[in-house]
Amino acid sequence: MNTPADSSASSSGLPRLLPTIHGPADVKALPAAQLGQLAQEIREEIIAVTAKNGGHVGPNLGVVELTLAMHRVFSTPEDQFVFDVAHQGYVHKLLTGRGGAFFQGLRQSGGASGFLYRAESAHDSYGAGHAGTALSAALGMATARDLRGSQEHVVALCGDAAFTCGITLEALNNVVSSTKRLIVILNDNEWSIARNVGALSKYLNRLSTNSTYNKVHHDLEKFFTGLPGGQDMHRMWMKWKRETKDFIVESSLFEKFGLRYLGPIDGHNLEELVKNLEFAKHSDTPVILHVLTKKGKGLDAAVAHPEKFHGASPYDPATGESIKAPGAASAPAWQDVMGKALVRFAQADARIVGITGAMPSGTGLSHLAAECPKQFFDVGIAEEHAVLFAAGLATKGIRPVVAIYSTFLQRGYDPIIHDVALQNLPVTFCMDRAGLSPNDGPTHHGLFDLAYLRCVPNATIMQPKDEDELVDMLHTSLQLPGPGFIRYPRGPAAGVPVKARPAVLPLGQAEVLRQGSNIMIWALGSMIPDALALAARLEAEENLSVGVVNARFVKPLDRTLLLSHAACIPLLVTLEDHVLSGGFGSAVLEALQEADCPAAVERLGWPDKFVEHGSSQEILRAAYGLSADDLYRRVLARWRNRHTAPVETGV
Ligand SMILES: Cc1ncc(C[n+]2csc(CCOP(=O)(O)OP(=O)(O)O)c2C)c(N)n1
Repeated sequence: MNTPADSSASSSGLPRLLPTIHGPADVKALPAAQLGQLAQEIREEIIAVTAKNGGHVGPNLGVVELTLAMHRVFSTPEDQFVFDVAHQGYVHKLLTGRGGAFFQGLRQSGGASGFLYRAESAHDSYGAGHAGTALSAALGMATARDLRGSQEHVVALCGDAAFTCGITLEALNNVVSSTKRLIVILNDNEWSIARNVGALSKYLNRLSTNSTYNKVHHDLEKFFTGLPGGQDMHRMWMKWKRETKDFIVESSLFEKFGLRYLGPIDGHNLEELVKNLEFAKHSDTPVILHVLTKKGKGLDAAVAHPEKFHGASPYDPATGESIKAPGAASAPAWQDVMGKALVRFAQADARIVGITGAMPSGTGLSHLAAECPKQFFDVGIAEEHAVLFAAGLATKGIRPVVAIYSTFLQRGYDPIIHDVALQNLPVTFCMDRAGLSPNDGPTHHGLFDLAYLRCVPNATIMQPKDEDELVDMLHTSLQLPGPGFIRYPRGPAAGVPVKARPAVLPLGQAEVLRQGSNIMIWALGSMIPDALALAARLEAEENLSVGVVNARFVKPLDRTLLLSHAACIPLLVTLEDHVLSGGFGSAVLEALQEADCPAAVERLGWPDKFVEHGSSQEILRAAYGLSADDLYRRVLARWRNRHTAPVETGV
């Protein structure tokens, strides 16, 4: 079914419809009989583009008919769609004037973003990349509409896993007290990234398969809406049902929150979808449509492997096999090194457990799930709960390791301070994807964790230069009396062997990798190879003596070594894959200032801006003055002007 993205005939041999769709008006104008062909072409396009660029294959293939139906019934940009996570927005992009070369550049520099952004299109009424925000934001938009007295429809599209987020439930609790007009679509495919977890997902499963409940509700809904004044009668029936405590017919959970429940609806049946959306459009109470979809529909490999094809790297659509970029590193991914090391530690010490927020494979905890299932917890998309749960475990002598991407740990910030750090509880945080996440863009870059953690008392913060040091850091953190944070980037580790017995690292001790007398580069973790290359080039081309320090600890910082360098080396350089504001370089400046040490320091890192998505690290670094040549030029310029005051080096 994989047709070249720009071919003029569809796989059915008919002229392609997709190139004629320039906006929602074209979707509405299409005869209903042609919608099936359009759905097929959309699937072909998504498969062709994601096979080349990678992306969220399964979630988008699952919502083709649903998104088509939304655009048949509603009119964006006047009506507002709010997509939860917004990883399932490809179909919406294709229907709102973002097809062709722009879509074929998905997740690449200058091409469509993998998520939705208000800046990308007027049809994106709300941007996202993190889960669980849609219902609250949609409720805010609906309430604003009511306050302004306008009439547009607000539709929130939430996956079943969004309901594992506390925020979604907080929003649900507020719907009826905020508005009478809100349409919530629950896209239930039974999967988060891995299979969905928790009591609510079991409940949804029961709801969608309880035939007695569904039949009674369908029949009654049909009966009431067929009568004159049926809406009012239906409302009275719902109220009576709530007040009699479901004595005769059980209400769905959503009805208890005051929403009208419609469903379950076959999410691949366009006619049924359109009919139900039309009904919801005219409802005078908030409505939830429970839509059942198949994740990955249209690509056999994606249906067979929903977890792999949730967010896939480039693949062969015929076999589903991943395609490795030529020359790609063969070293293990950082998360797998961490996950396998954790298995070793957990097997040796039953107090050690791992916690993930719905990302067992992304964080490497799938290894622990397979080897030590009793010591593994997937709490769903519930980062705040994950941190609190770990805090509770730690009060009872358990040694929890919370593995969460740097960007998603932002959700767990209050309990990090209020629960873990304030009580000095020994919880280890493994912050994956710390640093740039190029194809994903600003919602996923892990560029803020040092800034938000450095200010937290009792925190120990580390970043390893290679996988052997990562295992040492995990081992070290598991011995700490309080919280330990380890950050490491996306992608392959350095490719060094991991020793059999890990070492406990001396706290706050950096490592000199290369001596130098003119310039000393203090580099953090993933930036060490860049620092070593920079030092070698400055030495070869400028005859400068340049050293490199592997900082290892951001907190506590190795002040003794730093002050000794500041005393005798004319220029210090800091290098980090993090924003400059509040990052590692800031820690160095603070330490020097506290010691009254007037050293020249050049800080190199990301500027005070949200960095867009891009094709690669290299392209984005070049765009922000951080390419290898830029680093060389900037350090050399500063060396030549080293007697002037330090300058802010962000672009
Ligand atoms: C706060 C947060 N945690 C974790 C993630 C990673 N994540 C992206 S999509 C997803 C699962 C979404 O599942 P669901 O909402 O059911 O949508 P589906 O992909 O099944 O359509 C997760 C866990 C995220 N985006 N945001």
